[in-house]
This record gives sequence, structure tokens and C-alpha cells, in this order.
Amino acid sequence: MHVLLKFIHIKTDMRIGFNLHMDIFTSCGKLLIVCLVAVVVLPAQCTSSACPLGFDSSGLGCYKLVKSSKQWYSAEVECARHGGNLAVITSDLDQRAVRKYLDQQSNGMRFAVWIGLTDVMGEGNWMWSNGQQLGRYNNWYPGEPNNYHGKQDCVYMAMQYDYQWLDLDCEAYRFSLCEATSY
Ligand SMILES: [Ca+2]
Ligand SMILES: [Ca+2]
Repeated sequence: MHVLLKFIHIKTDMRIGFNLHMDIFTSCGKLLIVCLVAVVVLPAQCTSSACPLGFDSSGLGCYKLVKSSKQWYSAEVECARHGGNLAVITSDLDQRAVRKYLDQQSNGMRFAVWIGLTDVMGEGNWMWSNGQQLGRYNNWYPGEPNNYHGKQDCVYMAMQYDYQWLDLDCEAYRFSLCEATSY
């Protein structure tokens, strides 16, 4: 439903943009220069991101990287403060969108980010921060999750491990990858 709504939204934007261009085009008359500027500039506005302020569009998601190290719970609170959650990744499409976004943000730096997956409610019962159970899709690093020393209940993604997932002590410090719903 979310994907469908977004698709309809994009289609609507495109249609409005097209109609607007046609109206401008037919009524421009002698103002050819103004008309051309409108036709060139407006498409950028019509196809602009439908993400909340501070979030960037990648794939079908809206993401925000918080580049300050926090414990998992504080990271989740920080994301909520911005109107989102720690990122939820339920498909290869999501994973690729996140990867693309982090690559854009990296400036050659490699870092690790908390994502919204935890088994703090019950060992091995992995749940996303939006309340969804971990489904079929996962991208665990080989040998993970291993609940090392019996106290790894939160999940991070590391660029140095090819963006795969590892469970870790929730009190460790990582950057935060937040996600918000597009509209
Ligand atoms: Ca665990
Ligand atoms: Ca681990």
C-alpha cells in the first residue's frame, strides 16, 4: 500500500507538471524566454523528494544519517525526535537504497550505523523498531547474529563489512541511520 501510494503520488506529480507545462506553453505567446525558463525549471520542482524535512530520498525510502555516536536506545530516540525510526530494511531493494544513501553521505569515510533491529524483547526474536517482526529478508554478516557474551541485542550495519548486519551490545556507540515515511 505504501509503495502504491507513493507511485500514485509520483504519477500525480508528473501529470500536474505536464499540464502546467502545456498551459504555460500555449499561453506564453511572445514571452518565449519566460516560457522556456518555466519548462526547464518546473520539472525539478515537480519531481522533488516527498520526504520530510531533513530526510533524503533513496529508492522508496527517506533516510537521515545522524553523525554522532550514540547507544542504540538514544539513537532510536534521536530518530523519533526527527520524526522517524531507526531504519527498517525488509527487502534487497531497501538494502540497496540504504547502501546508495550511505555511499552518498560517506565522503570516502567508512562508518557503522545502528539500524532498527533488536531482540531485546526475547533472545532470537528479532523485531524492527516499527513493531514488525524480522521477515524472510536479512543481510547478516557470516556468523552473525552470535549474541556474543550473551549480551548482543541490537543490530548495526558496517560499511567495512559490505553493509552487512551484526548484533552488538546495545550500549555500544554508533552513528544512527534514521528512516521516515514519505508522503
Ligand atoms: Ca541477542
Ligand atoms: Ca555479534
